[in-house]
Amino acid sequence: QRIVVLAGGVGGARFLQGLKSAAPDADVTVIGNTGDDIHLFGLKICPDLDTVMYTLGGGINEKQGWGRAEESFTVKAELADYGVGPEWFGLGDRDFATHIVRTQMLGAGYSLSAVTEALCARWQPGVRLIPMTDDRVETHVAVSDGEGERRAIHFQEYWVRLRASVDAHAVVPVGADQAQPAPGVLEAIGDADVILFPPSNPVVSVGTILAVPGIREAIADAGVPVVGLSPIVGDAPVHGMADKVLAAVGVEATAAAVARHYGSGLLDGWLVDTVDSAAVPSVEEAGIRCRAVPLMMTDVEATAQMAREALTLAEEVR
Ligand code: GDP
Ligand code: FO1
Ligand code: CA
Repeated sequence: QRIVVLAGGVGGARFLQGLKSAAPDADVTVIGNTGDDIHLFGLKICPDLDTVMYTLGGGINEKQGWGRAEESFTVKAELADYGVGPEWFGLGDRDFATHIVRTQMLGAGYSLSAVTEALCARWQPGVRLIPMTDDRVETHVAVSDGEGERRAIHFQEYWVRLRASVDAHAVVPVGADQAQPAPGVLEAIGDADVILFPPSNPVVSVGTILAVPGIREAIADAGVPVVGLSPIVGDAPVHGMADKVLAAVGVEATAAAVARHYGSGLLDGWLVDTVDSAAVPSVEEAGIRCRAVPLMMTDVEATAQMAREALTLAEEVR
């Protein structure tokens, strides 16, 4: 079975762990979000690709969900002693090595998808991980500064430095409209037996991937079941501040509103958590088959069960 998954960082990566356990023989292609990417210290950092790679490759800081296990921060401290920041982004020594290899290969002319493949040769994530595009896309967030003036800041500054503590007026995947899907992306979608949206952020993870021209259309036209799992449980994100970026695109932070936001043109099936079972009829009225099942990724077995439910729903809508 060929499964395509559009993944962000922590939510996507944890779901993929469960999917691999539930369907060990499946051929899984992951289309990764690169809108969170940022250049710091002359290095190219791809947080969501790395989160998927480290999680599936056994190198992740499990508790935190991103970054390396057994990490140290000597380089960051030395940079700070030179007065070189930003101090708000926690890059560890082990993680730095990944960014150095990536930046060196990009400088030598390799594409991001080729570099990602090379990094994965070490980590053996057990899936094919492809960035959504080899072109530069950066999500920016429009906020009001102290004087009431609007300005755009990088998504990482909004998320990590500001902790989404101010309202977002708009979320813009800068460069997406000019970007092309990376080699293999449209082919994987066209060859898929099922397409899954894990419980990733609908705006800055899945939404950014869908903003690359051709990807949304390829999914809608694939003619195979497309099933998503809600990242919103009990009218709030399970982790993080997804409600802030949903508000920026005019979507309520509810499992049903996120399903309607994707729409029946894209989604055939949607899983909500059992606490949101009252939302099932309204999702079905929107033309999307819906089931309420436990959606908390507390451990790999619970997550594997979520993946099984998603694959079962896919068979029901096929
Ligand atoms: P990020 O790039 O690290 O922010 O990760 P993703 O975009 O892949 O996923 C983030 C989303 O995962 C958040 O909106 C969370 O609400 C959601 N999430 C995290 N843990 C769980 C969980 O156990 N269950 C569900 N249903 N969603 C979760
Ligand atoms: N998230 C944080 O909240 N604080 C950090 O200092 C931080 C550093 C970091 C370094 C490398 C990396 O791959 C991810 C990192 N993240 C950090 C997570 C990540 O930037 C964001 O949580 C996601 O991009 C949000 O979707
Ligand atoms: Ca992310």
